[in-house]
Amino acid sequence: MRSRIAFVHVAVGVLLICAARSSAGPVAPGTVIFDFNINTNGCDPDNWNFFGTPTTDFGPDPDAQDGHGAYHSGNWLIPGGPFLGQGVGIGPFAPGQPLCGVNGSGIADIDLDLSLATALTIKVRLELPEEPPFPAGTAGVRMQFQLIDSNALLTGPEASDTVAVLPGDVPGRPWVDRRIEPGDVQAWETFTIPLAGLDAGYDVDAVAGDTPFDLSDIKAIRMIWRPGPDTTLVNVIHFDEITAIDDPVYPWGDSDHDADVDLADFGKVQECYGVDLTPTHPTAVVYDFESGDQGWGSFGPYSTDSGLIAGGSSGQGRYHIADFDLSTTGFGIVDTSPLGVDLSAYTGLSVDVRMLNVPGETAFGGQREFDLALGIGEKEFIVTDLQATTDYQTFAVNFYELAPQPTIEELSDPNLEIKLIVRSDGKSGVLELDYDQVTGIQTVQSPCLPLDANRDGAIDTDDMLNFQECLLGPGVTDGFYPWCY
Ligand SMILES: [Ca+2]
Ligand SMILES: [Ca+2]
Ligand SMILES: [Ca+2]
Ligand SMILES: [Ca+2]
Repeated sequence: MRSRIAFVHVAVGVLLICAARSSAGPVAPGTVIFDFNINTNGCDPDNWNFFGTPTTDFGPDPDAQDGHGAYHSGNWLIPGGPFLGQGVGIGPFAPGQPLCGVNGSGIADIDLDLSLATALTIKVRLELPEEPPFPAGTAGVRMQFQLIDSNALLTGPEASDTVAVLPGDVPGRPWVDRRIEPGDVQAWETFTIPLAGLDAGYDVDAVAGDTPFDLSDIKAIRMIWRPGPDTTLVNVIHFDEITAIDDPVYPWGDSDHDADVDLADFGKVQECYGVDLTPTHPTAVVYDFESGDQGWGSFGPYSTDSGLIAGGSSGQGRYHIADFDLSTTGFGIVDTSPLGVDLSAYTGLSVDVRMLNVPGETAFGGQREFDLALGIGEKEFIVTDLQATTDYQTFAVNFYELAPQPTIEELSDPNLEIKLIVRSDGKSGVLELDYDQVTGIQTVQSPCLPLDANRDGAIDTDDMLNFQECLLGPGVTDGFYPWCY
């Protein structure tokens, strides 16, 4: 885990315990409840802690998009408990807890009033690293999100620890599985957890109304990740920005969002029955250079010539010649798009590149390599050392491969630019960089995806049964039907 293991050994300073929040009243919608930027010591980020035997490491995550998140790594080869869990309000833990050493950690109660929220969102990234001697892990892990109310703090007959969970299975309803499953794309994803969809149905007292689940006095949050049928080896779960929102939450199956599940929605289920749910990846050429430079420029201390070339990969392209024998200093050469290119509709970018010797000039010596970057002012999101040849090749880069990974907001920043960089290190002679067809790549999920009730990748009989129940159930907005959200 690179330097992360080192966090385990860092001495823990004074723990910054968040003040109880219910005294401040209900959490205002839009509030980030946990951003992991307060308690950033090496042991329990914002008082979160972990459980589960496959654990190999846990701690603050400097690779989060805003520099402060949390992560939990585990290896499913380690025998023992079948899950990786994280939680807050599940402590406090006495000194001697494996990550915190002589210091205690965690807190017993987060004391949150979520009564104004309709849902929580959480950012998650599943990383599947190669960790010698192990090859890269595989995806499929699924998370049950849990809220625990503070009835457990009461004593006597009222003491009842009501846990509400995203249902993984519901007795008698094998077609329900609401667990959260990150894709295997290793990108940050934002998941929404509708509070009306949390199932406290196995708590007899809660259903009977004796000690109903109390959103206004939440004691703890837990997340429990279990492997899917194909999940193996090392999985690293990154998480950040748990946010309370009050966006409308529609019943499951309410495709037209008119707040009820009726025959109009049934048409959509029929339309989606049996369709391929695989995401598609349409592309759109952003710069083809057919009308000229299209605002691109060529710079750098080794630069000797640049402009349009008839021989792009498709019609015209651009070229940039560098003489690495020039007695100058600097990074190399760079080609940049105009400022303000909006890439927020895309999940990646491709560009056709070749690198040539220039006839009559000193032959090029060194690696034919370049960096692809997005830049906002001085900040760079970059993938380095892409290996080119003397023939055009298409280099496709997902934005999650850039370090750091840009946010959606950054992808539409008015100062955003695309950069192709050829560095001078280890290079000599004269090199011509040719490029063309700068193309945005999208990932488009099937609009039918939300109708897959048990998330088994197909819309079939199981999902029809769920629809039928939510259609015919006695008013899904009134009764206790978490599987209808
Ligand atoms: Ca954060
Ligand atoms: Ca409807
Ligand atoms: Ca072209
Ligand atoms: Ca299904």
